[in-house]
Amino acid sequence: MRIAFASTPVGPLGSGVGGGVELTLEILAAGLQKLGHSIEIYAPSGSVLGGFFVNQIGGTLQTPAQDVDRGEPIAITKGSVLENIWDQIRRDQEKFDVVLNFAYDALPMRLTSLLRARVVHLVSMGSLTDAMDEIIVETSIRHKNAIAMHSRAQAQSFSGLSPDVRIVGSGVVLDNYRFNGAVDGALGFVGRVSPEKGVEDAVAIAESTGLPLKIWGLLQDAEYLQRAKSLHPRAKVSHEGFVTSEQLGRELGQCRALLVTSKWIEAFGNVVIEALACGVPVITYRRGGPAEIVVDGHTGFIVEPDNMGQMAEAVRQIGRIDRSECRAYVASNFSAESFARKVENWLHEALTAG
Ligand code: HBI
Repeated sequence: MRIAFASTPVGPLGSGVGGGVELTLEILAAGLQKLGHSIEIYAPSGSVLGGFFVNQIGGTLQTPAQDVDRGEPIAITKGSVLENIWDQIRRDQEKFDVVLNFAYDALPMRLTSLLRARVVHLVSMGSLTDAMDEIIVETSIRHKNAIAMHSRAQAQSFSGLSPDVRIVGSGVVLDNYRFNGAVDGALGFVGRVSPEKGVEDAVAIAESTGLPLKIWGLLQDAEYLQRAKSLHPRAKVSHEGFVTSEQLGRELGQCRALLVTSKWIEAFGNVVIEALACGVPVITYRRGGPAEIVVDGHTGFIVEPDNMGQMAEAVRQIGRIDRSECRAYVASNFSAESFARKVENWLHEALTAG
C-alpha cells in the first residue's frame, strides 16, 4: 500500500513535544516499510525522521488538546499547520491508497469522508474534551474501521464509541533496549513531570520505602515536583532529565521497578513496555492502558488506584518477579513487528470495507 502519514500538529517530529506519538509514528513507519509498503510523511517544518521523506509543512502549531478545557469548542488557529498539512495531502491524495492520521484533532476527522483517498485515524489519547469526544464517537459510527486505538481502557473512556473500533496495542524495537538482570535498587518513574502523571505518589512511595527514586522525562512543571518533594522531605528523589530511548534503555534497566501512578487514563503507556524490555518489572494502579499490559505477579503488580499501602507492599515483593520473563513478554506481545502487522491488518480492512 502507498500510505501517507499525517503527523501531530503540536510540534515537529523529533522535538519531543509530540510525546508518545513521535515514537509510535517512527515505529510504524519502519515497521510498515519492512512489510513492503511505501510511506510518505507530512509534518510541521523542522521535523526529522531518519530514512523517510518528510513533507515539511509551515504554519502555526496547534494548541495541545490537554491544555484545552473540556468544555471548550474546537479552535483551528489562523494559518494553522494543521490546515496546511491537509491541504497538501488533498493535493497529493491520488498518490496514496490510504492516509493514516496521527493527530488528535477535529479537522482530520471531518475529512474522513471528504477526500477521495481513504482516511483513517490512530487516536493517541483517551477522552480529553467534549468536542473531540463527540467527533471521535461520530466518526467511529459513520465510518466503519476508520478509527483505531491503543487499549480497551482508552476506548472505554469515550462513551458511545462504535464496537468496530480496532484495538492495536503498541510496540517497541527490542534491540534498542538492553536487558539488565542486576538492580541498583532505585525505583524508576518515566514521563512528563505533570499532575496527571501522579509524580507525587511516586515520591511518597520513595519516602515510605526508603528507596531512592529516579525520574526521567520532560520537567513540564518544576514547581509541582518541588511541592511533591517538600511534602515528603525524607524521600531521596533525583530528576535524571529528558533522554533518548537508547539512553533511557541503559539507565532505566538498572532500576528495581518502574512505578506508574497516573491519575488520568493513559491511552497505552509506552514507558511500560520500554521498562519491561529492559527487564524492569512494573507496578501500576489498575487504571488505563498500563493495567492491560502488566501481568499481575508475573511482569509486575497491579494495585488498587491511588492505594499507597498496596503500592509500597508491591515494592517490597518485587524481588519475586523474574526479570527475564518481563523482556520475554514484550518480545512475544509488543514487538514493533507485531504492532506493524496489527496496523497493516486494520488498514487492509479499512480499504476493503468500503
Ligand atoms: N493535541 N491538538 C492536539 N493534537 C495532537 O495531535 C496532540 C495533542 N496533544 C498531545 C499529543 N498530540 C501527543 O503528545 C500525544 O498524543 C502523545
